[in-house]
Amino acid sequence: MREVATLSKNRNPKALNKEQLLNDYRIAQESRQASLMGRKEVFMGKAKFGIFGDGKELAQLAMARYFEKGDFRAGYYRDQTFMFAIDQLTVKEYFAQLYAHTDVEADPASAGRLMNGHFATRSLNDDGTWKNLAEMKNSSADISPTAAQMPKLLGLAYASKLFKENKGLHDLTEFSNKGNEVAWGTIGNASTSEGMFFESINAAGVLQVPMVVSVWDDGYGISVPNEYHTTKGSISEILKGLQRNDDQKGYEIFVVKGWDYESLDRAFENAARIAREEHVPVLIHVVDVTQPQGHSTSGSHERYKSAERLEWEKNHDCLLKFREFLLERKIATEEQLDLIDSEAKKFVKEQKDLAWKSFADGIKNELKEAVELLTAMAPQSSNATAVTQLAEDLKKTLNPIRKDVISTVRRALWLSRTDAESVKADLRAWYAHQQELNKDRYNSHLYSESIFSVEKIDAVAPKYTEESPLVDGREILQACFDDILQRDPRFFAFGEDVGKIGDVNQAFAGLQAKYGELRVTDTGIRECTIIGQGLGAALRGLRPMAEIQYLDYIYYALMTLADDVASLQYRTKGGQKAPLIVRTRGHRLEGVWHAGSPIGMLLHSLRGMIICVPRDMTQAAGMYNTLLEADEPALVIECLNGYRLKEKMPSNIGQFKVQLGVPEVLKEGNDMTVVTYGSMCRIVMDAAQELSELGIDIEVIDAQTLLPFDTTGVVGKSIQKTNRVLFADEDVPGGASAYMMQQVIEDQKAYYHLDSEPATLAAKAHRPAYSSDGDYFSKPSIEDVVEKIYSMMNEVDPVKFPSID
Ligand SMILES: Cc1ncc(C[n+]2csc(CCOP(=O)(O)OP(=O)(O)O)c2C)c(N)n1
Ligand SMILES: [Mg+2]
Repeated sequence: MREVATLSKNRNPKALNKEQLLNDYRIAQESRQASLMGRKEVFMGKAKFGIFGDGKELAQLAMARYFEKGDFRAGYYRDQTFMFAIDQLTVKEYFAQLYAHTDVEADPASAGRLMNGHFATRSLNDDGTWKNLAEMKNSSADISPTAAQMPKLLGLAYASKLFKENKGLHDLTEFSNKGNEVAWGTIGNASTSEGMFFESINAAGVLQVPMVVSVWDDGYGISVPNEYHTTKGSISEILKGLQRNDDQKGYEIFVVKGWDYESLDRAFENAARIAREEHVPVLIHVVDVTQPQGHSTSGSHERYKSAERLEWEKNHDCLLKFREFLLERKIATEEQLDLIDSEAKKFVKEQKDLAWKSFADGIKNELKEAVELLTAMAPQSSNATAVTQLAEDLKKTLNPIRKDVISTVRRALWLSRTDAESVKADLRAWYAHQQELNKDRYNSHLYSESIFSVEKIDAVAPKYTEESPLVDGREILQACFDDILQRDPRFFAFGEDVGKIGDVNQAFAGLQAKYGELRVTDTGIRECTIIGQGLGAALRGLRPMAEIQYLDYIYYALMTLADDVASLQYRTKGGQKAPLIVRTRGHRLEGVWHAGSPIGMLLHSLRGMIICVPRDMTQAAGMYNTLLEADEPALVIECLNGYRLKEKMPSNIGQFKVQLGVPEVLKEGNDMTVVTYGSMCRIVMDAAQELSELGIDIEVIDAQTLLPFDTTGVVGKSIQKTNRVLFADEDVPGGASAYMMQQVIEDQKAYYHLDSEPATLAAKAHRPAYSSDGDYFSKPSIEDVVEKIYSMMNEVDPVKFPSID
């Protein structure tokens, strides 16, 4: 660890020139005013919640100074000053987000979908194509969970390593200037207690990537002081062992005070140089940071900070210290600084008022239109008095929100239910139009709405010839991955044991030798940051395939997948994308941690991702080919027991594609529709054979993908013929089988065509016991499937199908 004072005294000339200093002072003052006024807006009821960057201004100005085009930030809610300073956030936009303005022009980061302090730049054009990221100052899209920025920060930095060292990427100049970009992370002191912080820090040290992590240390995490968070109370102290030396690679670690302008400048200057030029990760521990307004609008810090601490914070406020510094150095006079202060205050107030007006006017217009329509229809309504009352109450609403308007209109439509259509036609039409607008405002972009959406990619059938060889399933994948590595330089695959041995099932066997370590790569055992590594690289235009060795270990990565990857398009309203492919293997093999099929859990937490459940490796290969043309992130769960089963090698291995969302009918039949997926397809097909000998003819459907699920209604149509349905899988009872049932019975309205109760067949509620017998008594077997279907047919016709129980 180095004291900043001992670092190079070579000044970057732009750092300390007068104009730059006063510009920094102005930004700092504007940012502070935004914090102060933001808090008041919440207390006045104009916004629901506020969390601000006061006390962190100076360090962020220093960071901004060394942040270059093409660089990326992954940070947290205190970073407004930085965003102002790199010109990627205006004060007006800052307030628009505080008010939850749903217009993307007003709040480009989140279109009103996120709380204030969630920053993002827009990487995409409106049609979903990439902007020139190398020419932009970029911020990945923030999320609220503490330390959740860390995994993707690793990936953002890792992308620079790939862009630098893989010459095949050098002409992708819209994404990178040969890996010259630094990924800058920020995190609060308390958040460094999270496991993902340590995992990311370790991984970046191993990988030696250009990552600069700054810890804003104000001594607290909400009310809890450092002694509860960190051994020895200091993150830089406990990370000392990471410090590089002459013999060993590692980190450069700086400790610097959050109110010391010159030292901050020096620290960030050095950090940027070391990271950018040497590709060495840097940790900057910014201590002595204050939080003048306390944690957020949810409470006051007087409850947990001592009088001495509060006094200390007042005296060490970085703005006060910066002012003292400017005066001492005779950069400006008291009067000049006072003028900047008052101008900043005026400017921020104007911008805030403009933001409020723009936000409120939109809703006021909607309110006005609704009141006019209600007033116009009231006299003709059989409920004239009540409708008039609704209009009058609505008119009087103080600081109306959209809900006030829409809920009133809906109630008016209830009241006019017996009125002639002509009385309410205008109101109904207006309401329908608003519903469309609101759908776009609040519900769009869970999945891609761009030209690269998977929905738009058609199937290309696999081709076979007389000579097509029968090979192990893993060889199908190997041929597919070979073709992808050949045709797409942006593609790379990585994970535990993926590199040298080509994954535990050898689908990448020999491919590292052929394409090099940067394309097919081993990683440490660290599922969370494997996903982050892929996420960050995907945000920078690459096409990563991150491998989770077994589906049972995805829990470690689930938080990043659910909170970050899956929500990305939605929370930026199409402003960013991360087309990450997560490859894993699951379903039946052996025992509690190698036979998992927790599909319901994934379906519930990963809306926003594609979930593919191929029954064999040919289907999996076709899905990979499709996904590589799409811009949605996906999870592909291969069948653990399928790598050694024989499949025919298609002659168009690199071209054939599976259309996602379209189930495949594996066997036609008339008595019952059985919907399944993954390894259960073979079990159900074998059961179908047995059932035919018992006089029952089932139709077997492989769902193929669960998100999206049966977009063309294949299952519903099948039920129209068979009038009976069973959903079978290896998840717990009420897991994915219940999801499929809801989709078919409710969404596809199959209920109307059923002659028997719809049924599910799942595994036991516990995890599977070890060994083949453990599997047999835990997961659905051929006998279980046969007996379940037979018993349903027995209920239909006990004479033809006498009980076998
Ligand atoms: C995973 C998670 N747990 C709890 C919270 C609630 N929370 C929000 S901020 C915060 C404290 C963070 O403190 P620190 O990292 O020091 O940042 P500071 O706010 O002090 O800048 C907590 C506990 C959260 N957002 N995420
Ligand atoms: Mg803190």
